[in-house]
Amino acid sequence: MAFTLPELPYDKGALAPYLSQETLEYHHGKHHNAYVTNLNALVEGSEFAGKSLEGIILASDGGIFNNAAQAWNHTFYWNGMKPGGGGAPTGDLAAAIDRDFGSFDNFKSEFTQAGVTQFGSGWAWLVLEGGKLKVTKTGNADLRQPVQQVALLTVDVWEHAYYIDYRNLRPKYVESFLSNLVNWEFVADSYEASR
Ligand code: MN3
Repeated sequence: MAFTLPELPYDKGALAPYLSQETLEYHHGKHHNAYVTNLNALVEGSEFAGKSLEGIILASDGGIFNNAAQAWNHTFYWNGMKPGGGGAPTGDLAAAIDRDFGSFDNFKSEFTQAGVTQFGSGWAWLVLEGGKLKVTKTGNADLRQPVQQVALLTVDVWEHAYYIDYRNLRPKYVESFLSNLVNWEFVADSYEASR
């Protein structure tokens, strides 16, 4: 069965002014949609036809991997944001961030640093590895590299994610993502499910 573009979990204008409706129209409606469309075309008639998205990511390389991973990464990115998001996590997740980063502020600077220093296109991540929270970054389509890492949060730092709203100011975009957009309930649910 062909993959379909998942609906956004909010209206396209709901993340404004931090991410504009125009950004979501292009990023979800054009970029994310193209990964799904390309993946369907590449998988049709191949050994990957009928496989799950996760199954394809783990077993493929080249164009099929790139499009499958980007389809997965974008859905995960959308789910990690919400209107009125940002602020700070609570409960067990907040305690784990304090334990593994020293403080929430330290986590924020480490995550921002990862997003800002990813050269070219890619992603910054909060992951859980061996019971410990870590910040990491990946290039292009790559996701949590070793499969032992469970993704909890990601920010897309490809230029198409922020150029309409922030032009070349990637640090401002990542700061805005953390301060105004992160859906910490989603992150906490992923954390609880993977402990
Ligand atoms: Mn993108």
